[in-house]
Amino acid sequence: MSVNFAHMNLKSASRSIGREIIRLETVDSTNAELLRRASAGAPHGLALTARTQTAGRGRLDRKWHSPPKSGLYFSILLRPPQHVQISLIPLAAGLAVARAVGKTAGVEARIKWPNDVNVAGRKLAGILCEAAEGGQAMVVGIGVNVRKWKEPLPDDIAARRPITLEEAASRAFDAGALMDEILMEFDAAFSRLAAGKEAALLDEVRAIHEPFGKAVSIKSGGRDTRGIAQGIDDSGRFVIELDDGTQTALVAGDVEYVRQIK
Ligand code: BT5
Repeated sequence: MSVNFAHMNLKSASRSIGREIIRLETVDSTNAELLRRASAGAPHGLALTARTQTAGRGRLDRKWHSPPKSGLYFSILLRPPQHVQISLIPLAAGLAVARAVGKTAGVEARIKWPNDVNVAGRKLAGILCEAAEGGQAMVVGIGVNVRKWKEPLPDDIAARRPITLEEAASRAFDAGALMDEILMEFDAAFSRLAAGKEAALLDEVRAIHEPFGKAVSIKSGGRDTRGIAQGIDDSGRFVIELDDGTQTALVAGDVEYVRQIK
């Protein structure tokens, strides 16, 4: 059975995100549970975490491997003011995760558009943003690999060589402390979006993104587009230069760095 309790963290009294955190033992998906609570009227800034997810999800019906005592799995409910540029929220979340990882673990983490956080080119964290209430609300889900996996990973995930924080920093970490730090950083990033400071936020995202100027292949909507990564535009789209020298901007997709483009 799940243990369900909400608490108010005194340190967090002045911020709007993560003031209240619901902690569950187990859940299908923290995103799914928070979406359900959103439709029951849960407030902006509510966070929900679970020790394990039985149906943790990634984008496009993919799964997020969520065994107990390994990862940090949590979601945040946003009810953003109308002027907030929703397309920048996943990048703001990536920035928050990368910064929090730097602060708590001293590890250099990089954003990989649109929703990954990598260490040494390997996936440490994934972000899944899902809209609710006709776009009036959004759930931001964050999964971070914290401790070494006790059981072998499923083959398809192992083949991608994800990394844990413990492996990256060669020491143990408290997932709760990491979550507090991410919530604080995300609160700061979201406040900047709400204050119209998108340009400064985007500059910080670009500064810690995986390198631009390299050959990439982007799978998006069943199409594979190859080119040279140019950067992220002001709407949060990934810009690449195609073989013919023209540029194109993608709204969504899976980026892979490749050795050569032809
Ligand atoms: C993501 O999707 O990276 C978004 C993951 C979001 C997970 C959080 S956990 C809390 C919240 N509640 C949820 O139900 N979800 C969110 P995507 O880019 O589609 O990546 C998914 C792919 O990453 C899978 O198909 C696997 O190949 C790989 N993968 C699965 N689990 C992984 C893990 N723990 N670490 C690294 N890679 C993983």
